[in-house]
Amino acid sequence: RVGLGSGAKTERMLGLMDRFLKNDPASLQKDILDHVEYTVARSRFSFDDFEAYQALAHSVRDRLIERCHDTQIYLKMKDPKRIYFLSLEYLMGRSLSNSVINLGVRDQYAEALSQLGFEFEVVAEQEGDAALGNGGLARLSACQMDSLATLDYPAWGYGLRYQYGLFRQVILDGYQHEQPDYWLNFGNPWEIERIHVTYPVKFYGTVEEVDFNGGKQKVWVPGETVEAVAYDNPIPGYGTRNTITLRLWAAKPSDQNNMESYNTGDYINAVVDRQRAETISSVLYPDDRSYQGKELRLKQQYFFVSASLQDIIRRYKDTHNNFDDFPDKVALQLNDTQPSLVIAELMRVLVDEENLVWSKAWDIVCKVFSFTTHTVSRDNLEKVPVDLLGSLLPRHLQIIYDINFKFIDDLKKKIGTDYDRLSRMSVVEEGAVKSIRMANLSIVCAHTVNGVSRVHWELLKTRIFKDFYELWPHKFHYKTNGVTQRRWIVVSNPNLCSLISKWLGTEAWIREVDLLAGLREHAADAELYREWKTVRMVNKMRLAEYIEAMSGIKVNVNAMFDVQIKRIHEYKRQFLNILGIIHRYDCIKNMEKNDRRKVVPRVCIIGGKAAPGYEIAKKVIKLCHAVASKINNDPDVGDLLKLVFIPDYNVSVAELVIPGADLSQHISTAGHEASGTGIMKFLMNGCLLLATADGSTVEIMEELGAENMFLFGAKLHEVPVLREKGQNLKVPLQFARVVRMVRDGYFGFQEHFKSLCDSVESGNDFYLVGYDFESYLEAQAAADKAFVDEEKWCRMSILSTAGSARFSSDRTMEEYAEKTWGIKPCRCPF
Ligand code: B1N
Repeated sequence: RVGLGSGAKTERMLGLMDRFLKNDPASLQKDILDHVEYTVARSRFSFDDFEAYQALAHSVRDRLIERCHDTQIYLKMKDPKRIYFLSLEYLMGRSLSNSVINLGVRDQYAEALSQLGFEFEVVAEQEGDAALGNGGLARLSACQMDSLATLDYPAWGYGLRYQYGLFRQVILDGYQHEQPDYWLNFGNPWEIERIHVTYPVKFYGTVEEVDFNGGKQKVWVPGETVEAVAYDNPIPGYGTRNTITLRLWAAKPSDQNNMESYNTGDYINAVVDRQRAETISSVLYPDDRSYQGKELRLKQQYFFVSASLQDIIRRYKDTHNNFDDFPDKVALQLNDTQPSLVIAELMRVLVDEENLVWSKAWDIVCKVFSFTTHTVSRDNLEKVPVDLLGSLLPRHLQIIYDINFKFIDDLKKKIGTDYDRLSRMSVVEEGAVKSIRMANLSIVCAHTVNGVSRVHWELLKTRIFKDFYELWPHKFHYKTNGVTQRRWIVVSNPNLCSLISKWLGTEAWIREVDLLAGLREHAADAELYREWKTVRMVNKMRLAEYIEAMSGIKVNVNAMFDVQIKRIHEYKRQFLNILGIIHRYDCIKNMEKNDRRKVVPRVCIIGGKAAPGYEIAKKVIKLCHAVASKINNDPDVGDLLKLVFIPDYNVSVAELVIPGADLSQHISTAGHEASGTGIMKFLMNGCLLLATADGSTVEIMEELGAENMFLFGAKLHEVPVLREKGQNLKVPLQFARVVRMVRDGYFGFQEHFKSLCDSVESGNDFYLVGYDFESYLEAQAAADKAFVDEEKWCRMSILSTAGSARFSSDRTMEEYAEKTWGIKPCRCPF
């Protein structure tokens, strides 16, 4: 193996390295045909769209691999501080369009394909989504990876390579059914299997004390070993050669197990047993934020952090022979608490394996971790039962106890014997089920705790982590979430992308997103209005076609497209939306025929998955279908109102729906959405927002001005007061009326919807659906009024896109890099 050194040889190698693969359409065409013939193994004279996709993907993959190698060679030479992003979930969606755009070869590929008789868009449609995550948190990780690559940061992502991604949602009779997403069925050209990058991960067993250096040392004697194999997913930056890696781990049987069973002759059972190891990375848990204390989930968490840490330490040791510089070279980012076992694991490695004294190890640990929390309520924080942890990872449990012992000891010196507070802050929760509070562990050892919006930060300080904030105010910060304009404008809305570039006179905004604000200068230009409206109409037509193909419902493209797409949760209040639709329907029904002409036509679009065990959320989906079948088949209503449920909402559906939306709804009860990132995608695409003052919406409002969106609902500080009132809380008559319609079986399924109706009944209405109903209807009326004034609407739409720069993940990642991780860009010059 030859490596880079200095001098003439290096010069020569650098010269050789200069772009092995050519990107002109003729070379690309040859490349695609080669892959058809030799990789896909179809005849180059006869292949279909899917095979064209496979060949194209492999051709792109070659280019990604080249850039990955170059980036790593360069980083190895420079050895900068790296950021390691640990997340149990990533929602990458499709990769083809994103990759060719970031590589700057989309048009060349499109031309090469068209000469072969294929259309790029059609070929790109063949790809399935990589859905290794649930919702906002997972898509955020994906957006941030794109930004880290584009901004040339020396970053790695680590996660799990689930064989089954998030379930596919199938609707039968209006009810959600879950089908497994065996996404690897057709192969995955976007990953590189690294059969040589494997690490043993151990579980169970006992802890023993052995003599060491005249004292005692604890040693973990594990009971089971599983092998972690690396699968690398290249993440290309835009406008740079830098291509970083998302390394996902798959579980494989280890050769260190079961030797005895072989010897006893039970060969078949021994093999079957070995194979069970693979279940660790087999399936993504489909519920966000309900923690069930399942062993498999804990195994997944430890499996992924143990393998990642071994990999990180191995890389560090390539260039260092002690741990003194570890905090200057390594930043470890915990994406929520799911990876937080890595804290105990790093302590274990440093103390038990590297023989550092505890204080020295702790010193290092306290310098490398930063923690981002995405949670808004103490009740939702992750807890791991001590019994479970103790049996799976006995040594880690001891280490956590030791960390907590020292922490509580110090704390007593500071706050005395306020036992209530001590017990609230303890990493160990004593209760019916003794458990470890993963958030407390993370806060104790992280140097920085970030929230995901300013409002979220306020909640962290005043409610969720109040005790910790008072102890360590310097640790608490926020970095408002952002989304990548590459995926959410350039890939998903190419017409808007060209229009923006035309009016700004540059494509530079794709990397320097602040330039988007330049659109404000043209916000009164009639010519821009005309072009803007045309682009939006084309997107609506595309969406209308999709709706018709999928549901058979023909929608009027001149109607306002009103969209709410996100996971179904009580706090997100899809129920409020549906009750509002029922109200609108009821009004139309009760109108004189002549008056109906004044109604602003709407197409209401709802989409989202409910966690399989979340009964109320599933009922919301059923209600949506029940109401839709009534409204959509009522001749009195016609084109004035349609309700469409889009099944199996995922990243690629979002790419289609968001550019076609006129209005989008983000209507969580104030104080329940930590940030919200869907709203930012709509904003970038010039969709107007109907929203509560929750999460990142508050900052969006500051950026746009309240007059450019439709705000409603109880404010953050009012919510607890309103809840106090319970049954005495006034709800409007219209609300009682629409709930009664559902209750009385107007839409059928009376019995089924009972518990749903009960959940918003006076005294029981935790999410304040009834209280907010009136102001919700007012905001909807304001939206209707604005929609009729086409110029006003168009100006608001342009101002939305112009005001979206602050909500780019590029800005978020720069803030993290400078303020939390202490890393600098490192741009590959090859
Ligand atoms: O994270 C997003 C935020 O924009 C949303 O407001 C927030 O709800 C979301 C356990 C979660 N919080 N917690 C989760 C997901 C999976 C899981 O297993 C918790 N997701 C959020 C990005 O900051």
